[in-house]
Amino acid sequence: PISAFLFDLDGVIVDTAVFHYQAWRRMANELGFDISHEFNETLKGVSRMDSLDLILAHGGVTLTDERKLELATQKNDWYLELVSRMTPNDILPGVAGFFHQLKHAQPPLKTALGSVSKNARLILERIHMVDQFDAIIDGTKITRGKPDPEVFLNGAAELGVAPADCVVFEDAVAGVEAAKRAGMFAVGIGSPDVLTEADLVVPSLEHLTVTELLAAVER
Ligand code: B16
Ligand code: MG
Repeated sequence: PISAFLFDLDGVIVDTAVFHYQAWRRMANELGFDISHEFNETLKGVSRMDSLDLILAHGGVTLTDERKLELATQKNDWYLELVSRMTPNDILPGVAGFFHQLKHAQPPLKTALGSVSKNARLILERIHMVDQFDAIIDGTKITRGKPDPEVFLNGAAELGVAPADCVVFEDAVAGVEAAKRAGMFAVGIGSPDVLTEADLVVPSLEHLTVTELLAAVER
């Protein structure tokens, strides 16, 4: 039976993608090129250094590893400036209600965060959600970003739950792929045209109840 829910952070709990985009764009502009909103989609769920490599390739820029580290640090400083202004008001619609339901589920459900972000815990602190999770797997605990399943397999292991008994909530193509490779049920948050590999897709957690979801998994 399903006994754990694993949540992605960016795009599921909060919309930090807009902050990542602003900070990466500022960096790209300083290097003399721009990145589009569409291009930003391809960075979702991708680790910081892998994102930087994709952006530099996109702009046709080649740099030394030392310079790349400098730029990644600069981008993260700009990003953290934006994150520091976050409050519980930044929690996405439907999240609070969904957590309220799952805390009352019978048999009980365990929860984990599965994010590749090194800033995930800080963000959870800003939005007062640290204590909502039985386990927090973030970028400091993994070596491979999504679509590698490591982040979700670690989450299941830390909770002591079999991967087949986990449901993952993901907004990114790479994240859905990671969930499927981990052998888990994947709920896509977004558009079915984009999240084609998900087992079920809803526009946001506002459009899903825990009871409905558990019934859908059993089918
Ligand atoms: P950081 P998630 C991911 O978070 C973001 O989607 C991705 O855009 C970002 O590059 C990555 O975290 C690393 O973040 O620079 O804060 O370590 O979707 O896995 O929650
Ligand atoms: Mg995400």
